[in-house]
Amino acid sequence: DRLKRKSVSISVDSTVTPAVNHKLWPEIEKVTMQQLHYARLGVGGAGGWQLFAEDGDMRMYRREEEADGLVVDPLKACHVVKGVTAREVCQIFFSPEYRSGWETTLEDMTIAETISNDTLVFLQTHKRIWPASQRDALFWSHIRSVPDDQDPDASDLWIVCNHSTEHPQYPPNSNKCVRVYLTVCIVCQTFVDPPKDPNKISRDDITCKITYCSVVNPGGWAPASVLRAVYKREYPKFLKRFTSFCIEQCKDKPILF
Ligand code: 6CM
Repeated sequence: DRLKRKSVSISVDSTVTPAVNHKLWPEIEKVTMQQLHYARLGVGGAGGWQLFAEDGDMRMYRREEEADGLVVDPLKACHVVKGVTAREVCQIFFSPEYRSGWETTLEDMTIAETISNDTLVFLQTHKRIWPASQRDALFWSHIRSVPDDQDPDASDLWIVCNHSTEHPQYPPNSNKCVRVYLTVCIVCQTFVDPPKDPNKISRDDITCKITYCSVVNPGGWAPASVLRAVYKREYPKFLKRFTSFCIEQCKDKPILF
């Protein structure tokens, strides 16, 4: 049984993922670790984060920023969800089979490349926002568990990082869509309260703390006021829908730590 458990943890251990042999690996490693660090920084102090949405335990912050006249407002959100683990939430965010169940802005999704079981390249087309052109996104997506160096006793810290990339088969602007450029991460940690023998833990004892960060460059003209209004409406909708989807998916399944 010990050996079996070991092999399960090896299959999700970044140091041995077959993705290390891919040409994108240095970038995947660097961006994922940067995003983890960035997600764990607070939203107080001189960061300039403004709270723009609040609902129960969910808080969403943004900073108004522009690049070449385009809105690129960074977004950071925190949420606390009961009854699910960090691994379950990250797995649902990463896995293509769940995406259409929670991603409300999605029109179509293709797996452009399977780098390994923890690293995929996605091509997605998103619903058009009037009066702008339709958008698509081509990005690698990587899931991993990471040791928590801020609290080595608390394990079970997971991240999914999505970052725009290029692919010769899917050049930008070839399908009437304008390509957006994104860096997104979701970082999750499980807490068990009260601390218990692992075999006796029920879903009522677990809480998942979620941090979601996103920066999207719209890639071409989109009116700033419309984009900001869409973000203000769509991001809270996404996080609420995504987290209730996770609870619904997991509730009758064995807990996956
Ligand atoms: O992070 C989110 N989703 C991930 C998986 O799909 C991934 C994708 C990010 C794409 C973000 C680009 C959105 C730009 C398209 C415009 C949206 C149009 C809305 C029109 C509705 C009528 O990281 C969640 C992303 C949530 C975005 C609100």
